[in-house]
Amino acid sequence: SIPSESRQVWQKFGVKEFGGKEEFQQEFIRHVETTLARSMYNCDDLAAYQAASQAIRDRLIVAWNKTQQKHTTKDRKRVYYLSLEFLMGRAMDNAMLNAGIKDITKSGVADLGFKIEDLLEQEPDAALGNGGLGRLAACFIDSIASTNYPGWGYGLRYQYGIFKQRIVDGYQVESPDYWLTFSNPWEIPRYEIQIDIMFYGYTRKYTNDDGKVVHVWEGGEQVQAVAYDVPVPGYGTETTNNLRLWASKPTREFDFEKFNAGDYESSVRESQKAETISAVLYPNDNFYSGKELRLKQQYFWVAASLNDIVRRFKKTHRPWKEFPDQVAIQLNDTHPTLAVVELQRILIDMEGVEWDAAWNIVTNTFGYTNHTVLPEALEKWPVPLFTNLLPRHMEIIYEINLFFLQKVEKMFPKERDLLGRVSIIEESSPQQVRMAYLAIIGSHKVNGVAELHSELIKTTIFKDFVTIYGPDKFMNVTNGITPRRWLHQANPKLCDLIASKVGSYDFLKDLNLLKKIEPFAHDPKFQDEWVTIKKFNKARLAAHIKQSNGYDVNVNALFDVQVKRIHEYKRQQMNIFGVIHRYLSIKAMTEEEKKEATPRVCIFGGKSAPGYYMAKTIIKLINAVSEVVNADTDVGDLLKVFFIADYNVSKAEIIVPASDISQHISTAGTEASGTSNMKFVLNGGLILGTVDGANIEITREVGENNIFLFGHLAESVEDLRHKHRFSDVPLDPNLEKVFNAIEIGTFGDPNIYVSLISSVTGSDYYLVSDDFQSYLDAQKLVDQDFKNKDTWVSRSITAVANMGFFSSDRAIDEYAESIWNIEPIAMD
Ligand code: 4GP
Repeated sequence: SIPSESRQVWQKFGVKEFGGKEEFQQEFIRHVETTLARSMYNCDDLAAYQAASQAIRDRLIVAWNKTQQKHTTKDRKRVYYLSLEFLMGRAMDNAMLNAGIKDITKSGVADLGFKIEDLLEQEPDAALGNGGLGRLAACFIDSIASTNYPGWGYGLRYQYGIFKQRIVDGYQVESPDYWLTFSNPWEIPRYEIQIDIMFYGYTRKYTNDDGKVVHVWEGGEQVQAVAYDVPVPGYGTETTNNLRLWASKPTREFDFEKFNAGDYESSVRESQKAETISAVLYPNDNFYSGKELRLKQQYFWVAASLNDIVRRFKKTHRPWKEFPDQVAIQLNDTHPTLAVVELQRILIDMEGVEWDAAWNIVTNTFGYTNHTVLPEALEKWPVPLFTNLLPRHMEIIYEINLFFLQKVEKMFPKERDLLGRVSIIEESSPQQVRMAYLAIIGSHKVNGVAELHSELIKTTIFKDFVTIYGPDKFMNVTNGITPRRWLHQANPKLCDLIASKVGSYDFLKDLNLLKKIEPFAHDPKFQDEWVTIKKFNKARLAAHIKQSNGYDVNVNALFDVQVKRIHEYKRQQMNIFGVIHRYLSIKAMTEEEKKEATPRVCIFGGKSAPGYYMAKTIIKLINAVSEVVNADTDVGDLLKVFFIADYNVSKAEIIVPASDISQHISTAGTEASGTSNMKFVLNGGLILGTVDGANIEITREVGENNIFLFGHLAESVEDLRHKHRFSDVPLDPNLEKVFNAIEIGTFGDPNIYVSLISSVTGSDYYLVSDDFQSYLDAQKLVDQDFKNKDTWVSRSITAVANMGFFSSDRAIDEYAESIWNIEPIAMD
């Protein structure tokens, strides 16, 4: 321990958080001159961003150290959120807001000749995720910190996040996102935390002196996991949690055999291979692709995280059976399911715990969240690939399966088919490991992410498991979003206006306080201010469109937005077919009719998985329509169509506050929840949507009058699909006109769209034709209602007032209470 004289020196010079503007400036200049080795004479916006972020980082680290010390001394149960994706976006604005130093920093840099907005623009997005699942993880760790729960995120430190998208000749072109070019001030490399991870090799067993059978796994390849910590500051609290991201490095063991044999180059190459494990994020959303490197990523990350968690637990010297009283681990989808097997392996092979006792610990530790019912997204690993990479884990999975199937057989002796249906091993050729089944069997709770979705998993993909375990193991936690980023940061003006009525900014912590603005829904002055802010936000987006797409946009037009990953189930194709229908209608209008029409700006954005042909065709069609429509002088302001390239978190922060209508139009039963639907409504936009995912609960909260719903319900989808398969269902006549226009070349070479059209005229799996008329009817209603400014604005205000439920703080409280069994730790 530290001698008391030394302790005094430590305390005297211990780093304090800067309090006022001048202290911030002092820190800023110190970082410019020392950390960056620049000066007043060559400090550009990039350097100023780096210096400001270093100053803010120092402050975060002080709070982070304090929090971690506090949590360690309190010694209470923690949650670990395991997610292969954290779609964080930019950190600086959020850090300033959460730490309560936005004003100091803003005026601090202004005195030094910089605009804070310009500095914020310098930061690259941390785009370590694909879409909804990754952004949810980012909102969740913000909420875990903001609600003072002790919790860590564990993920991978990809060198390349989701690819950058450019549009070339109407097509998506991908380029790598090397986001770490200028080093990342928001991470703390922890070179002292290095964990050896093994792959391949073989297993062997022997009987030890006590007569016990011991399993060993040895002889494999080793790589090292190095930790990078990202402080996660809570809003309005000193609590600053940790997001630990692992990077793969070669082990220090150098292959001297090869070296001595004179093969230096190949031993270097072997070393380099280690680093590729954490190099890239797989760019698929709602889609599984069975690549060996992906399984390697999963094991690498899971093994490093569990090693870390177990090490922390062992320091408390508690008996193993208390592990679940100290540790809750949430599996964000099936990607981290190997953690179930790895913990069992650690307990039985390395810690000498008996199988049953170990399995009891495991199942009480884990919870599993499912994010999709789409069959193409469910992970299954071929047994041969799995056995080769993780031989000991495969043995343990067989054991887990055996005990599980024995139990099922005892419970349902007559149901022979059931065993095959619920087995972790699918009897295909080759056999496959069904990761979702392993996750269910290894967890004490399984949840879906919105009410309908949580019902659907019980009645469809996991039905047999409800029979086996009973309904209580399965529950719902409806997703949420953080109001810090999605209201304050994205829409500061609306936030200020709301605060003027609520009387404080407390709604950023307790979103139900938004209710207080409802009485002003018809107040003309409040309405005016509301409209002015929407216009401001639309102008901000218009400026972006001008810069990226080169067109002037009429900010009085209705802004109609669909931004999300491009996927057939999300039905951007239906939207663009609707736009074509609108275009054809405008072309057929008289001048009188044109005067009555509502001008629209249709905005699309989103990435397609690089190998997803149909999604790429949809992007091409949107751009082809955009080119024709925007250049057509008959149409003028009545219709403009834009595809905004490279949709990401920071673009969402500009796009979301500018919408009048946003579209969430998935085939009923396919979108588990959606979270951007919540973001749009929270920012005063109304939804045009299907009865799917969280749209349903949004409707319940904001009232049926404040949302535009259409389309078939989830319960009729199966029947409709059946009809398409077994009889000739006539194509919707309006859709037929749209297809004719495409086929005669109105939007360029029609050959490009043959397969897209036949996906609808054929089996129409996503029911585009079935829902098309009802979609057009809903659009018509939107056009009419938008003309009545007073009711439109009051609907917008009422909707916002009732969005409290969709704060991710509420979601986290539900997880904490019903799955994790953890309590907040106050910081003072
Ligand atoms: C997404 C779902 O598609 C979306 O509905 C949901 O809001 C989000 O998870 C968060 O729960 N799923 C995925 C995926 O991104 O890859 O399964």
